[in-house]
Amino acid sequence: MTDAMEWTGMQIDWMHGEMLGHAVRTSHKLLGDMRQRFADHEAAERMPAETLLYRVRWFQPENANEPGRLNWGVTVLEPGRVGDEYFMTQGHFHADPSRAEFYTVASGEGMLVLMDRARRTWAESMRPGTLHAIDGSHAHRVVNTGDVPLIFWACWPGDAGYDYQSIVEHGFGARVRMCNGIPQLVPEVQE
Ligand code: S6P
Ligand code: ZN
Repeated sequence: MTDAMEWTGMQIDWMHGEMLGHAVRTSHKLLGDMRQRFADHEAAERMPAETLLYRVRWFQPENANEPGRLNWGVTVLEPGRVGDEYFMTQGHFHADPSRAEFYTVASGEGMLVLMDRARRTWAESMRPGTLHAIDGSHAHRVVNTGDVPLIFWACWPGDAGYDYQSIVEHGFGARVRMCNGIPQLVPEVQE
């Protein structure tokens, strides 16, 4: 190997959702962090707070919020349900609606739930090899409808920013629930 070909400091393992390198960051989301996001609060309270929902590893370059920079990450979303609702990510809008994102699936199966600012909500099926081009103005949440971890990779602009608060306050317009043993996107009842 010549000097020009030396390892740049990061390495990924697609199928295990692993990223190695000194610049890689990690976060974990436990059920106790987001019980209120699930429809069945009582079912959520009965489950241990330390139940792991998902783990994210990502690489964020220096000066990530300068226009033109890209982040790269992976999420490992565990299988399971809270009542009839499958384990899911929090979901968010990008603070800057001009900033799009790609997701692609390495293993597992699930649904990508998308919502516009008018609360119209729809879903795309996720399975190994599917590529999802997420419009910067659409909220996005991933749901694991399978029996094994759902591992998906993501690339998004470093200056996209996050709007989690809209989801905390209003949720998505539909939830993915098990109905007669099958995952279904079920519209929320309007109050
Ligand atoms: C970031 C990208 C993903 C999510 C991750 C966890 O733009 O969409 O890396 O951060 O899948 O989801 P959430 O909704 O908890 O950030
Ligand atoms: Zn995003």
